[in-house]
Amino acid sequence: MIDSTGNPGPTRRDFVSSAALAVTAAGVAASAGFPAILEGAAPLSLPPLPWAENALDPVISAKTIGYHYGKHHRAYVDNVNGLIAGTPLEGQSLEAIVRAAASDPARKGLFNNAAQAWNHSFYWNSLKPKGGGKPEGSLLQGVEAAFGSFDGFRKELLEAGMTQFGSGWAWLVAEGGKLKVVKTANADTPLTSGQTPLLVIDVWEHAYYLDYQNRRKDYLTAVVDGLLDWEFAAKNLARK
Ligand code: MN3
Repeated sequence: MIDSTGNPGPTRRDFVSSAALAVTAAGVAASAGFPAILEGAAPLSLPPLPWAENALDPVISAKTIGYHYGKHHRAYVDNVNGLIAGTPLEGQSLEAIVRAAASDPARKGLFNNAAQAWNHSFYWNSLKPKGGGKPEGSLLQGVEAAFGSFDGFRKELLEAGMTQFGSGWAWLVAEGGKLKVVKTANADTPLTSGQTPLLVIDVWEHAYYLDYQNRRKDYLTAVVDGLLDWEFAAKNLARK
């Protein structure tokens, strides 16, 4: 959904003003094993980017990061804080909120905003300047076991990103001791499917349209070859 300001995600019905919500440095208690940056306490805070806004240029421009992080991601966090205020979910970690909302059809609006907030934190951490290339050690072995070769993995990830119709995400996950490439629509996340996310690429148009217009494959290829942070993936695999 795109509103008149170009912001996707929250519908007018879901929108809650964040003006009264002070965003503070969260007192963080890591709960389920993901980095502290993905956790939080009430009110949830917009986690800082792991690099400067222009650090991914020219693959992703500072202008794209400025809108994507500063407007889109911030709106999801603000909306979650508005939606959980005064409910038992206030003070829970973002991951716990995602899981709770996923199991309750009446909380679809909260799920969409919370999962988008979580997915975006995971996305920023999946990228780094001068990333890409191949993983090392047991992660490379896992990739080769699952996909035949690193090139086989690369092809499958690009295909997942290209064939996700409309908005969504392309992921590398671990499930049952095996690595898999999966794609999810809109805000959906492997967190609620019993899978351990290792890396993700945002394929919503807002992730690439300013830099690549409709050329999603060019964006995907540039991200896979130049930005993926395999050290982040290895950390996620080790802590599952
Ligand atoms: Mn996005």
